[in-house]
Amino acid sequence: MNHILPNIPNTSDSLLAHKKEKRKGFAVLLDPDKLNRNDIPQLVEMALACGVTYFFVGGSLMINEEIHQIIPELKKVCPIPIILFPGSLNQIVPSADAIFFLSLISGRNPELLIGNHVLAAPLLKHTSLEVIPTGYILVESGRMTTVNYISNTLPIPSDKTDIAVCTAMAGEMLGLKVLYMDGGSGASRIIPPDMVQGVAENVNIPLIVGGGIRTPKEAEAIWKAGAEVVVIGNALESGQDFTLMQEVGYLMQTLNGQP
Ligand code: 1GP
Repeated sequence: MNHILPNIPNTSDSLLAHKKEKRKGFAVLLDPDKLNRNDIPQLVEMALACGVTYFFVGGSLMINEEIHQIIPELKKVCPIPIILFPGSLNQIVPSADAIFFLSLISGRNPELLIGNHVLAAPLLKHTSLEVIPTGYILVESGRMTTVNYISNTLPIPSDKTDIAVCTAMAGEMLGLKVLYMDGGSGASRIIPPDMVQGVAENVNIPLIVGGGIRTPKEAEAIWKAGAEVVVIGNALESGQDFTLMQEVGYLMQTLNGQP
């Protein structure tokens, strides 16, 4: 692959532009534990052909240290933003473009509201990573996900749209720049679109939604409910499921009025 790699734009600005321009984005979540380094060039090429907008990298439980090898490899060939989605402090990799500085605002675990941030701040200060203050909102999704277990927090019940809306509004008022509503990786069902809609209608910051999205129809429902960015991880993890990536990418381009 011979891309001349452009400078990566500021990701917060890019996310905000989605909101202002009503333009949808598609993020692929990569789990470094499951990604083979040799597959990276092919994966990037395919993702670009499908119109993928962002790569998110990370997870709530990481068994090995592969992330520190994966990101530099990705960076060599990837012209779209690589954003860390860290489950812990050891997932700070300076060669990525940006990091979601996640406050788990649906939970009441002080370590995930401020404790880890204090520990991470001096580490981040010495990198050129763009730090994106992000309100992370977990929603109950049919079963206990890894993130629910590891974070030791209760997700918002999926029929309590009012709690999700008030949580999102509070996050925006606290100055967070982005909201990420997540059913958790491998969720049994997607976050109800009417909950996504309730949140989208009540905040002015970009909304990212993921967890359990396995079909173009589900991605479409989330986008149409008002999310700016849809995230898919598990359903693409076989490394082979390029049909889904193509279909979701095509759908996004259609929603964006592109040919
Ligand atoms: C998980 O939102 C992401 O944090 C993606 O979830 O792996 O279920 O697609 P899936």
